[in-house]
Amino acid sequence: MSRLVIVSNRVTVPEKGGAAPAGGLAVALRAALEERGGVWMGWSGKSSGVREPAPLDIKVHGNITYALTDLTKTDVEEYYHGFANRVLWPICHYRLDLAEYGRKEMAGYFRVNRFFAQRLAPLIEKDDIIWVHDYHLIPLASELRQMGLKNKIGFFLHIPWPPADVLFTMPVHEQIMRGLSQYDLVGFQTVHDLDNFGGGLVREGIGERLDDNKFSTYGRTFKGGFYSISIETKEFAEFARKAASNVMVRKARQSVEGRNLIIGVDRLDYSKGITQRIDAFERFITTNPAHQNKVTYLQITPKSRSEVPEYEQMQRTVAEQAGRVNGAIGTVDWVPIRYINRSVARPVLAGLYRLARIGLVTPLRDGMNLVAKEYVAAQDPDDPGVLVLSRFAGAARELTGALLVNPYDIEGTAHAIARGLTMSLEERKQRWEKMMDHLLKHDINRWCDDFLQDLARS
Ligand code: GDG
Repeated sequence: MSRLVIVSNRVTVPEKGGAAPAGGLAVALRAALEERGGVWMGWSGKSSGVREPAPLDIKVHGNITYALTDLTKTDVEEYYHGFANRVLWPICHYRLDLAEYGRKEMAGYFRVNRFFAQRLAPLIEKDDIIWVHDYHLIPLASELRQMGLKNKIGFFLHIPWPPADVLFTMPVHEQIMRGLSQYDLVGFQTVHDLDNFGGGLVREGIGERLDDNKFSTYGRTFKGGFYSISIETKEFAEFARKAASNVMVRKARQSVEGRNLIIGVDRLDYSKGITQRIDAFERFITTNPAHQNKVTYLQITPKSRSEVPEYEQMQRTVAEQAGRVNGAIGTVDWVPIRYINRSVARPVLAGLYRLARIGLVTPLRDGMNLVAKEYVAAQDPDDPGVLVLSRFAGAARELTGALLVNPYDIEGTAHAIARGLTMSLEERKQRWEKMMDHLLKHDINRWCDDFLQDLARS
């Protein structure tokens, strides 16, 4: 079997007692690589004033060899905070209003991709399969090809791919499309994203869509596909079962005794629809007074990308909003919203999912959303909770037993919360079993195998 070399922007080496990563890509890739082994190359998270020609920092951990590189402060500013998170992220989440184009940042993005290629190339052996992840590294294959690499190179996008009308507002869209054409396989989360990609290509006259999801453009033919990322379903279910006896989870259970728990878990990000969700919860309480004092909504929201102004602003907005709602609808013996603005340990998270009668997952736009899948896997089969899920999450295409909502429709989401809390055990079981069956068949290993098989065949 060929050696697998994974490349992603940020790589965190697991440390004993260290905080678990609160990000879907890190969680999923670690699970996939632990199973099959390989090399994982990326940014260490460290930055310095000047570029030091230090060798890659190599760390071996179980089956995985980590190869880490530092970046300069300017690199991080331009490539990561600048172009990746202030242009590509908002554009791919349909937020044209938040995209900030700057020539310096765009140049930094392409420069750092070249730097990644220069660092990666010496590691690569003839038969290695290279698998590049996410929007930070779209031009990487093109740089590697220019250096003469002939290996199979695949790309997987973890976030949505927007339609042409949105994508083509970005000044360098042509280079981005050209960058994708240099891969052998380009994978998206859903068929919808793949169609947006193909549709844009054809509509703008950049290329052709051939049979079997092949695309021909910029003098190359490559394959596209959709591969819905998932979780270690069986292991996570077992993990959650055991987590029920975790001390923190037991304390949480005691503290919500006699009340239903609703849980929301998201990185602090405007794409996750947290403010709309709090509005929906408030609406649910004010329109369903019988539930007053009978329900607790726990929102766990670790900080992310605080260096980007929109995220810093959002941190204040959510904290103020949760405080305002608690002030407006809380009582002397009831705090309706518990808002935690930091990461919680993974076993605690799993136990809390299992404790919650409703998993409230309402992003405005999401590539997939692993929280939705973790919530389902964590449920007690004899008394499962209800997943309330945004129709704009990639996961909505698979988790058809959820109560699907439009997160912009506050009343609709409030109504779904009420429906979830009063749903019969029989209906809850029926809905949950359908989703769990699906997740057991479509777990993280299936995702990884499907992608790598298609890449090998491409
Ligand atoms: C991107 C795409 C796609 C969250 N809070 C804590 C915590 N987490 C973990 C969750 C989950 C992960 O982080 C979040 O994954 P999501 O998929 O929900 O979202 P993104 O971070 O936006 O991920 C997304 C994903 O990539 C994979 O392709 O699904 O669409 O946006 O695993 O459990 N973990 C711990 N404490 C927390 O407080 N331990």
